[in-house]
Amino acid sequence: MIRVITYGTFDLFHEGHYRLLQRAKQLGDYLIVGVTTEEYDQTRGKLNVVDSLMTRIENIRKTGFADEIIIEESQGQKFRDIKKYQIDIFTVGSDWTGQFDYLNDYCKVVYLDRTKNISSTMLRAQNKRIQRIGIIGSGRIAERFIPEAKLVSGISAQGVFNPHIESAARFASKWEIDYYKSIEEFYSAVDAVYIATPHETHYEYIKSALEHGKHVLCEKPMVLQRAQAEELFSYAKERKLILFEGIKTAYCPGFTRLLGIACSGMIGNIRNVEACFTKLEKSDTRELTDIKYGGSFTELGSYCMLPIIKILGDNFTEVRFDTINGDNGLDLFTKVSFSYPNGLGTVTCGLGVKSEGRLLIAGTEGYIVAEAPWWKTTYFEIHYENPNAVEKYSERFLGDGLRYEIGDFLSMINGSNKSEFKLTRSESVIFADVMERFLSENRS
Ligand code: C2G
Repeated sequence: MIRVITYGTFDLFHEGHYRLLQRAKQLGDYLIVGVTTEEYDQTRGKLNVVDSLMTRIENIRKTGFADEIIIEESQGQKFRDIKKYQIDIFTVGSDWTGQFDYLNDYCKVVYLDRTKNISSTMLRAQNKRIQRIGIIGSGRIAERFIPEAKLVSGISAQGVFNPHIESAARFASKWEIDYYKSIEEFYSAVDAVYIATPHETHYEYIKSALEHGKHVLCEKPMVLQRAQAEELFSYAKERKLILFEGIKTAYCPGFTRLLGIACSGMIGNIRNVEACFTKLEKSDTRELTDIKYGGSFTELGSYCMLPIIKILGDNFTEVRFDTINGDNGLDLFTKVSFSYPNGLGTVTCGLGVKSEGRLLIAGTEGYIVAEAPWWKTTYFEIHYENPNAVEKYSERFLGDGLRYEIGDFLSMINGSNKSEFKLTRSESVIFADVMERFLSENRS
């Protein structure tokens, strides 16, 4: 008798899960299915799980494929289960290929092809709230999206579009998703899009996605002109669609907590916010060769403006740009100074100069400091006049952190406005406004 085991969350049970269990059962004679608990999903960073453990177990039971259903509660349990249940084959979908090879010492490991298409007919029939997300662009940023999206329940990465079809095809085959020859075909297969293309193409893609009735999550900087941001937000609102600027820092739990503390009055009235982010890039990258839209500020400025605008607001009276430009005119290092009636904000960013990445928020009674990588905040401190009175805060930040913004995007689509405060439309409009002023000064 061949004994097979598989594990999963099996939330919002769909045909991908069904087909996986069906083929798992065919691998042997006796199938054990491990279902993750809510607590385990939280520790492994799976977000937005909707169905209760009981519902998820019931859905698996109903398929008739499982001979036994067990609960998966912790990391390391798989190895113990394999011994305990005398397992011959461990199987899981091919989206996990390679990640369970360590179990090969104890049993055979089989990765079954993941189901590429979650069909709309099935979703409608089951009244499911799974958003099929399509990616526009297949470069470095898009690469990071799929493994993170996998950890947000209720999103299924469906396909990719890139006018360079070979690039889309390569990406699609790597991530086992579809690619499309035309954008119309792409739009008809998805419910929402993630835009990860060069900055200057965002506006047209966002507009066309909204015209096709799709929700949009767009990489930062969303657009480079104030009027474009205003137009797109009002168009999205009119069409009752979500348009979301993807500045991942805004959605990560540590940063949200830091802002909450900063705004609570614990350090008095805030008078100065300094945010520095530098990242050395090779001279042949898009960031340092795109003469019109490359450079440090367009690349990193969104992260640094975020805490300044969120804390000090949009009523700055003056904004000044100081740059060190390379031979091709692109800014290798930029400082942006915001003056407020009662405060100052300073952005420092660089692609060609390395500095200490730090976020410092100074108030009338103390200051908050978060060291690099503060844009993925996991730790920060509050200091007061008394040097011994330091308060320390730690917060979870899992993986690349994109999952938090994807999770919030999904919640907004599903009608929960809980996360809207994390990055408001008017804040995104201000970022576009400052980018526009910068480009008109720096590139003329
Ligand atoms: N699956 C699939 N096709 C899809 C979606 C999922 O074949 N379109 C497979 C997954 O590869 C997995 C199973 O269905 O084998 C359950 O998927 P999830 O509920 O997303 O669970 P997962 O997070 O993959 O957990 O310990 C848990 C395991 O590591 C897997």
